[in-house]
Amino acid sequence: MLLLTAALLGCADKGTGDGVPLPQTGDRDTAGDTAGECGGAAPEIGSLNITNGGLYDFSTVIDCADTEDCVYPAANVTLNVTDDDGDLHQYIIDIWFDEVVDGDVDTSSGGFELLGSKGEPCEVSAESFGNLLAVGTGPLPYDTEMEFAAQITDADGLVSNIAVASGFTPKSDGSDGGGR
Ligand SMILES: [Ca+2]
Ligand SMILES: [Ca+2]
Repeated sequence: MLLLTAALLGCADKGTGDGVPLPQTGDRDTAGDTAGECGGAAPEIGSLNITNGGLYDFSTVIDCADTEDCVYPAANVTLNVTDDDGDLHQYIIDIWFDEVVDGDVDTSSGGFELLGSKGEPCEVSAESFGNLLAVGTGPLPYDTEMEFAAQITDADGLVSNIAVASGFTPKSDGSDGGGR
């Protein structure tokens, strides 16, 4: 089992389960019985960016009982998303990755799954979602060019396109990887 370590950035009103892997279930309608209340449009990822998230304290995400601290470098995977019906107020983000930059990432298994919420129902139609993934503990190595794929599911359970982008993970001291 992969150690999944991730945190959501910039969410003023976090939902329960932020950064915690969720069981893969069939029902991804996070709004429950309010299907289609905002209009029924699917979200769309306009761009995906991989940047250096710097050193980050993952103590709210990782079980650090046996370690001195939980500060690790982070890769920041940012999705810029639009959704015509505004129901990104509840969402699930899936992120997969590999180490071969060829424009293709296996999205059939593994990866990170993050649940969150923001804004008012039906009023979140354009949003940037930053996701900090721990580097050096778990599956992501230091200073390595990685390819990421991401998909977002809206409150109604509708899924976006899958966006793919690559970038270097940071070094162990949190500085930029890739010899920059
Ligand atoms: Ca929608
Ligand atoms: Ca690949």
